[in-house]
Amino acid sequence: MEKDKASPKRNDTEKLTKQVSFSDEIIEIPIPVVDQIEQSSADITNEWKASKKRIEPAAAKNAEPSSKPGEKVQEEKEATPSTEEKVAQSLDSLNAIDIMWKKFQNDFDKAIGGLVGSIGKSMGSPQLVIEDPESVNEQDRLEVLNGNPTLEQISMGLKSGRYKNVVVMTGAGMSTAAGIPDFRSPDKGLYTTLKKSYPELNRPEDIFDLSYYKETPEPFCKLCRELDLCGVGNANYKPTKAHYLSLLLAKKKILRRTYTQNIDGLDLVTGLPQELLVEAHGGGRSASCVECGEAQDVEQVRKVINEKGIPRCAKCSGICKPDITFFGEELPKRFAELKEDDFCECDLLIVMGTSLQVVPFCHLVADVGRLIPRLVINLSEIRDELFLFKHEKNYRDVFEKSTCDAGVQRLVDLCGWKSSFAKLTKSNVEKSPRLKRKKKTKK
Ligand code: CNA
Repeated sequence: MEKDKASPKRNDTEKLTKQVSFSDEIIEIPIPVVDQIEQSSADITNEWKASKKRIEPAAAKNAEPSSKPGEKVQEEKEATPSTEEKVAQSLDSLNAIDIMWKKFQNDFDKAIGGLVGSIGKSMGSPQLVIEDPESVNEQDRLEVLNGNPTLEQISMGLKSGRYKNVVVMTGAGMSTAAGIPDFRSPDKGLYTTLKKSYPELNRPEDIFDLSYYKETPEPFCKLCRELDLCGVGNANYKPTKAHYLSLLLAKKKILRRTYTQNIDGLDLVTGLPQELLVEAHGGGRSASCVECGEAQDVEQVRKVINEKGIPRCAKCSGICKPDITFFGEELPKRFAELKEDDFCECDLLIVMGTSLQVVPFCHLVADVGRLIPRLVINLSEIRDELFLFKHEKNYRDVFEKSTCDAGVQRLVDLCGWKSSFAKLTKSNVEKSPRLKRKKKTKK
């Protein structure tokens, strides 16, 4: 498949929400315009560097490396670009400047709009560039999923080896079948139940709010205990069938990366190699002091929490917590470091069990190329503006309205991977390090 040249398109809105982390809606947190502008200029500098890099290797490519020292002068002469090449390079540079300037204007507009957005929070304004399928050439559109965006078409691509860089994005709906509640499901979601079980919270989100935690750590510590969020693995819950899709794709060497918003540690319990996972909202495998930042012994923190205590820093006595990203905290560096390349290279995007309400995570779906198919498996419908499901010219988005487990099973069956998948899920049951450790201590 020809790579989409016009994209991936960077989603400028992401910058507006950089500081939003384990959170609900971005617009709940007002971000000063000045931050936006600073961020924009930093991005422009990066974009400038990147475009320079894009131009430089192209010029360097023309210079064949010489094996003989005497040929150095000759080689340099050959490497000197011709007039046409110089003109082409200048045009490239002008193009890059033009793109950057437009990007700056866009960012600036959005920075201003960000404030308006925060005021108009209840309107839930999406701040996304709405995709227009007609801006993609019809022939190109047809080639994406043969003009028939269905699970069958995606499975045919998987089966035939067409996709080699699959990116998976997941959310709390992945783990509800394991017994861990999500946030927004109407009856069982934490946003509903937290009100009852933690009456001391002013609002459910407080439980993941850093400043609230510093004052009142007990509710989070209790939740941490109940869901076993601190420490390696998860002793109380097992991965669901859907969690194993990433492992299956990894075994087939076509998983580029899985990006999860989840903090329950279940992805790695499947045996998925750590380097293939990005925990976008952090996780409980490490812990640190919220005051001085000192890394802590996570098992010690877990022990204290399980004994109903409040973990304290060995160095400064400040309060500690697992490295789950709270409101008011930056997302893990790994997220920023990997997402650019991963979403550029992605040739199939699979999104599962998420309402895609949390920014910047949800905007990643717009970071894959325009000719890249996107499959969403979710129980409830997802924000229309993120996908083309309801567009008459939808050529690339497939919505499988089902549980993650059922959707994954259907996909795997269509691919003809039923037995290898079954083996994987069976043989990996109880692979959790914590489960093993628990067994050992019982003996
Ligand atoms: P969310 O906003 O609660 O959305 C969950 C989505 O999953 C909803 O659209 C549901 O309809 C859907 N859903 C629920 N059960 C299933 C199922 N069995 N199969 C398919 N779909 C289902 O949660 P998001 O993940 O979108 O929001 C991101 C937040 C939630 C992140 O910050 C997470 O860290 C946070 N969270 C994580 C966990 C966890 O780690 N397991 C639990 C609760 C919340």
